[in-house]
Amino acid sequence: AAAAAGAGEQNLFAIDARSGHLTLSRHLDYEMAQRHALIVTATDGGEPPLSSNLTILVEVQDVNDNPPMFERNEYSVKVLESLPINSQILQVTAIDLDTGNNARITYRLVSSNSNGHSVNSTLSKLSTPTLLHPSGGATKQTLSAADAELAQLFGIFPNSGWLYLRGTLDRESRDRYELTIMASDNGTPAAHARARVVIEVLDANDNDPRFLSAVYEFVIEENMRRGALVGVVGATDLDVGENAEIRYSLIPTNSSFQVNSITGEITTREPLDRELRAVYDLVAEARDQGTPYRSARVPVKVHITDVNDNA
Ligand SMILES: [Ca+2]
Ligand SMILES: [Ca+2]
Ligand SMILES: [Ca+2]
Ligand SMILES: [Ca+2]
Repeated sequence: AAAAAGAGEQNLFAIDARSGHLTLSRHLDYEMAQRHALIVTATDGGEPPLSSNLTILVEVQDVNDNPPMFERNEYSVKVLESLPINSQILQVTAIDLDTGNNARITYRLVSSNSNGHSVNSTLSKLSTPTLLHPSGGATKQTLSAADAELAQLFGIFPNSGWLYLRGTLDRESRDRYELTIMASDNGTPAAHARARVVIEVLDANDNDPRFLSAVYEFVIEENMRRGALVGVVGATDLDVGENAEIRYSLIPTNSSFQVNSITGEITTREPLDRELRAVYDLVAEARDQGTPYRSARVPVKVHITDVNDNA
């Protein structure tokens, strides 16, 4: 007769008392215990019985029964549009409860709506004309334009999980991206996990204000009271917030005219006399409130027209 015993192992192993066959009664789990020590006792049927003990060490080998797990399902990060190429943006991390290759994780960017092909590794295929041609027998391997854009802008270091910038961002053309990152262990077969990364592109002051007209010409009668409206200049700015908040001024400050810094309305500061001066050449400036600011200037010509005051 045989019996097996070990600290806490009774439920895992069973031994046939007659044949001595050692069997598993439950699944082993490498993640719970990597080795088990069993003591097998053989007892004869004599009177009194004599017995002998044997110690058996069972070493459990890892199988890839744990997929990688990202620390979170979704990451979000804000990136300034002026961030230089190759800058690191965000590090994602997945853990894997296995060991060795079964836990060695490789990260890559994948198409969010596909079977997981890597957007970066298939990027090179874009140079093949047939894949770009819509009727050229496009296969499932063809990258969508959206994937191609992502692949050109973002990359990930496969071992560290650092997401980095491969191209130049432009908030004015796109201010939000959603990436899908796949973490794969190196088991056979490999197991995978996905996480989403939402990238919000923040504005940098990279656009000058632009006047709506290349030159302004206004006409006003002479002798108008102080504060009479001459005309309105206006400028736009493609940025947002302070980077697009415009203030107007006249360059240099003028004793006959002033501009409302907010509205761009040009008004007189004094009654004007055509006989003294018939045309004023002014320069208006539009300046955004970014740091540093950007500005634009425009010529403003004001014609003073006659009213018959010298009759
Ligand atoms: Ca694994
Ligand atoms: Ca395992
Ligand atoms: Ca901008
Ligand atoms: Ca601006």
